[in-house]
Amino acid sequence: MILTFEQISEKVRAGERITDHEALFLFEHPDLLAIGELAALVNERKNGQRVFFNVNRHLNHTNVCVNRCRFCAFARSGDEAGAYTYDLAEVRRRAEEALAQGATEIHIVGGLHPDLPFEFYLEMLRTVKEVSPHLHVKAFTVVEIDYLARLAGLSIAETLQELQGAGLGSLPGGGAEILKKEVRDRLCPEKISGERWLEIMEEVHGAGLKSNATMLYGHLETYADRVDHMRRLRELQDRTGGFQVFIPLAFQKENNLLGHLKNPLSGGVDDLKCLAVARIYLDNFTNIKSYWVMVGEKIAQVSLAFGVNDLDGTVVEEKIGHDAGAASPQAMSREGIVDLIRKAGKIPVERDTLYNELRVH
Ligand code: V47
Repeated sequence: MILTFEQISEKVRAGERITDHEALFLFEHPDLLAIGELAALVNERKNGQRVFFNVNRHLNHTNVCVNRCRFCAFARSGDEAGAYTYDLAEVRRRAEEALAQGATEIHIVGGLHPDLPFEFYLEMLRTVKEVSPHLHVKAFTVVEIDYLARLAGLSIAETLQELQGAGLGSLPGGGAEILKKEVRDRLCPEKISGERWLEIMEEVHGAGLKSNATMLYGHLETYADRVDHMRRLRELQDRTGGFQVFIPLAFQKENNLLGHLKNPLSGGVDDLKCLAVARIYLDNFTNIKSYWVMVGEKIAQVSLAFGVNDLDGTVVEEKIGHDAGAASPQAMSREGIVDLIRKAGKIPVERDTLYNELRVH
């Protein structure tokens, strides 16, 4: 039977789950506005006109990393120019600054440092919580969790328990890249496998922690690889319900080994399509986030008409995307995000990390 857009549209309008084949059809379909309209309908049923954002600050405690992911412009070896590692006083200073600026979340991720002891990570969490017990610490990708567990000689469950005891509140969604082995082997051969990423995520959710999920796109993957990636996330979400949000991350080309790629699957149209298809396919995710750092403020704003209901936060000090050439600013103010959402005809809702509403603007 030949598949048509109208058949998929009817299915989605009836609230039915679409298949991988249908998601692939949508990615290949040339009518971006039709896909966007369908995604907007799905989003409106879930979230109405409300768009979430938060006031947060990123803190990348070190760029020293034992891995060399080919898309990464952030990592350094210990003796390389530009390598840095914050001490706890620096962590405290940045957390205090964030608190003074009204942040409710500190987002901590960093390289896999060869020498820092497990105790440093516990102290880092405790330091932020000393600055304010009300600051939510969203920290460490599951790639870091795997590394910390090996460093500490503990199981994943024990590692999570230690980190939770020191103040860990939830996990960001990084390190997922593209989960499929054939692509992952070319992107980041030293990183934990896609299967391991999912396995640890399941333990994270089992420990009662919420997390986010990402997908790095626009490099050497195909549409089918994206659908495969999202299928695995959808399956895990069916089992645990632990993912809060899906965040596609648009590949930034500068200063990394994959920048030379002439990927036909990239650019503003592809950013919007990726977000819209995710909204339609990931029927068990409440929130789809457009990360303005990677797609830019204007595409992020337009994406609010393509199924997106979350714009991340103020961020303040972003290194991973900007080291790779992101053209967006380093930070956005609360007022700037509110203005951007209002001008898209939506209602700005400030949230905390766990998606509780703090204030309607
Ligand atoms: O895993 C690395 C990506 C991720 C590049 O959970 C790149 O709320 C584009 O996961 N071009 C880390 N992306 C960042 C991340 C994140 C960001 C914001 C919010 C949340 C959240 C999570 O950054 C890495 C990798 O996929 N990345 N290099 C690059 N050249």
